[in-house]
Amino acid sequence: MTAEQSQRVMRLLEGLAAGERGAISEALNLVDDRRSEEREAALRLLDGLAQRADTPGSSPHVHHRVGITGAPGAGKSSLLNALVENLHSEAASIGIIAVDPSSQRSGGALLGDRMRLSGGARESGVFLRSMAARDRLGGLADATHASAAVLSSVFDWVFIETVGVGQSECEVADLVDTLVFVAQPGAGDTLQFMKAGILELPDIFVVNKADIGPVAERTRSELQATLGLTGPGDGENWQAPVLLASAQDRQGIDALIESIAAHWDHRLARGQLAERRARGQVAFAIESLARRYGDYGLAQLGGPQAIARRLEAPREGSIFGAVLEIGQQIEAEIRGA
Ligand SMILES: Nc1nc2c(ncn2[C@@H]2O[C@H](COP(=O)(O)OP(=O)(O)OP(=O)(O)O)[C@@H](O)[C@H]2O)c(=O)[nH]1
Ligand SMILES: [Mg+2]
Repeated sequence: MTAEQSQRVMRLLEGLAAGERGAISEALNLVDDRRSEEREAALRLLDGLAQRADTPGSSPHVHHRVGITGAPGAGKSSLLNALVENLHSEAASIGIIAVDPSSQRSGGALLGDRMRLSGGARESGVFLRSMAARDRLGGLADATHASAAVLSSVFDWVFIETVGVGQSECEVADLVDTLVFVAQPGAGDTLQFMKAGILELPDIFVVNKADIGPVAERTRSELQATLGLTGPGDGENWQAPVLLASAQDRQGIDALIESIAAHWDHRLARGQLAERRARGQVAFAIESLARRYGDYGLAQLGGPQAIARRLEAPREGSIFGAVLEIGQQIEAEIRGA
């Protein structure tokens, strides 16, 4: 890394510590930069953030990461808007990553207005980043993970909105502490879940658009019945609730927030948060290394499983430092071959 890049990393670390909007944007650009000369700087920045003690936040949910997933048009952005309004009125700060926001109106625009509030990000309290999944050769989870790490260094809550179909859902489940699935009334989502075997992933289900009538309540019962088939909770395991809400009428929003908070408390009390995060970090690291070095590169160190075992072992320093180190070893092997 050049002296100039080192200085840039230091400057960004300071800017993030101060919650400066410009520093947040620049840091997000840096960690999403695919050029190899920027890569080391990005990993050093993330490593620096990971080593920093938690920034005290205004809410007890410091750095709580929540995924909001569901079919296109289910109302993810609308619900997120409602959640953000309620949380923000309690003075919590919120960072949002919207992956592939297709709905301009409810997605970017509403939250975008807040972003133009004066003052730093921490004062205005809400920051939205959109990311396009199109035209990416894989690597979305990797970029999302890095962006979440940046936002987590500043905000109490980090939300990640992503369209939930199959694979992307598995990815987002790895990235967050709590996964919320937004269901569309009567959309037959339940059956699709069963088929795809992803019913186990969400921690909370919410049937949105309750205002449209009995079909929402029916979908809720249907979903509840289907979930019942996966076995009752034993008190120790979290039992995913099925909530009913209307983003439009602002109904059920506080109950959703309470449920998200209860899930965090449940995990925290059982020491499961760190475990889940660690799993997500290994997934991030492997994806990041695979994208850069390919199968051949990973094979230099015994393949993805061997690298995963190495990453799962206790280590000093952050996962980002480990990725940097393993990358350098792969490069050395390739040069030596
Ligand atoms: N009736 C009703 N309509 C809603 C509600 N929430 C959202 N909608 C409408 O549903 C449509 C989709 O809402 P979005 O919030 O953009 O849904 P989304 O899941 O974010 O959509 P994508 O990001 O495109 O996948 C919009 O026309 C909203 O106005 C609700 O509670 N009730
Ligand atoms: Mg949306």
